[in-house]
Amino acid sequence: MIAESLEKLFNEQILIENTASTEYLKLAIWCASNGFDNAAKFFFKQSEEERGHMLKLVHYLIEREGKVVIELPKNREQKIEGIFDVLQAFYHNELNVTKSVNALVSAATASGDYNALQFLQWYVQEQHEEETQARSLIEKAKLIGNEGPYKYLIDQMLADAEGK
Ligand code: OFO
Repeated sequence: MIAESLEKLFNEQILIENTASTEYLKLAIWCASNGFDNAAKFFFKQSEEERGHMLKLVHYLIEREGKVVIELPKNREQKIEGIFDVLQAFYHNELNVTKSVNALVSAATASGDYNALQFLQWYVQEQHEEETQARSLIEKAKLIGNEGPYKYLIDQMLADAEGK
């Protein structure tokens, strides 16, 4: 059975992943409404992946006889005025997720819950990959710049990223 203090943090992480899923859905809708079809596809997929991350935590908590609490995603104010804002929002969201995953890992370590620690390694690795991807998309978008056919090129860049 999972400790109450960890159960609370797992539920917070469930909310964070649920919020990320909603945030990426909003980014996907913005992209789809502004002619970035490939970027939209990328963020629709990201949104589904985040839901998967949430469900993975939900199932784990049930297996550990924890109580799952589902709260509505936090509605953060995000001003999206262009594709660069979309990429920044993606990166900042992933940084936040990493912060909470790290806090969860620290708490699992402190309570000597090696089962939870092992389970959480997947999230540590996932955050490494997601942060790296988001940062690299921003760097590439900077190289493309915001003149000429940049919208097409950035959308193409996200088509390549989506295929990965
Ligand atoms: Fe689940 O937040 Fe990144 O991947």
